[in-house]
Amino acid sequence: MVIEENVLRRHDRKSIDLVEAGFRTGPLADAVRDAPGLPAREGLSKAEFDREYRARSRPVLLKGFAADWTAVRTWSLDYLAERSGDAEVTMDSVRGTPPRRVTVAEFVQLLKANADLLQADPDAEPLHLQEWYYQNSAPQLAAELPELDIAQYDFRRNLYGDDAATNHQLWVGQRGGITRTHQDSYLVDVMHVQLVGTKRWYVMGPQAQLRLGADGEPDFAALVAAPETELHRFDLEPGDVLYLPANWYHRIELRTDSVGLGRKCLDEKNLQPHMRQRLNELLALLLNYDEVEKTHPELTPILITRNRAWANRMGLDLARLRP
Ligand SMILES: O=C(O)CCC(=O)C(=O)O
Repeated sequence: MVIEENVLRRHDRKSIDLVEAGFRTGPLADAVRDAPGLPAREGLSKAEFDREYRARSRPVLLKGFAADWTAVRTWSLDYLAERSGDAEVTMDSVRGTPPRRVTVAEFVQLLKANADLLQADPDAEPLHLQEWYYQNSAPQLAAELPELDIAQYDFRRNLYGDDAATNHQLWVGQRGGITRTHQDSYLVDVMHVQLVGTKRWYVMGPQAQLRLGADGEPDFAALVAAPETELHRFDLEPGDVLYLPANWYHRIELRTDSVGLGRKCLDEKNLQPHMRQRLNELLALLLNYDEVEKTHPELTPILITRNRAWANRMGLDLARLRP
């Protein structure tokens, strides 16, 4: 069995908890307090963005890039409940309570009730709706969330067709909510538009390595000392857009109640590793299911659900061998 040596790349709960604990106390927590922000640019043209950041795979914070969007100017949690209250969503709790199916109206109600609880009990759990693929369940919201011109390079359109490529997701959550450290799968770039509230992002470069020391504990001191870790901390405010190239690690803390739009893009230069990762995943599931289920018990059901949804969006009939 191959053990992933970089704890940041592991998907089991224990490793994710270890990394999260590192952000709360110890050398990593100390380092993030002084970590620099990202370069922040205002009024950048698409050509400048492509040349200075995308072509170099360097992250950038585009200040106020979406400030004139209707959603940025007018949205609130109540507005979401009004416009899409009947839509069904899966509400994940950030610290591991089993996910629940609720409507958006119920979610907003629960969130308000939970705000009182959070004030009284610091250990109560903030509510968080992560990765809501709203385009299926609440397509009426799409008109208020225009396409970003700088995101038009998404090559997945050419590969999988429009339906499978337009995977905008809303992230709606309550102050105190956390999205734990992860890299996005399949080499896609993160384009994140902050619509409501403030989110604090902690990011690390793709080469960051967290290894176990001789004592069997993660060596956070070595992680923060290595120049390739490239640790940054910055806040995303309404109207700001973040570009984070493929494989950058990210962790997010909700400083206030927040709504953000995630828009993932595949850069053509990452086509080969993208396809390799997708094929690796599909072939491992198909040809070596028993072993991967043993070595990645937490990932296999997610991957199967994800690939079924993908096939569905592409209009593939899984009962047939040829479309
Ligand atoms: O906003 C969040 O909580 C997480 C966003 C994220 O991880 C992403 O867009 O990839």
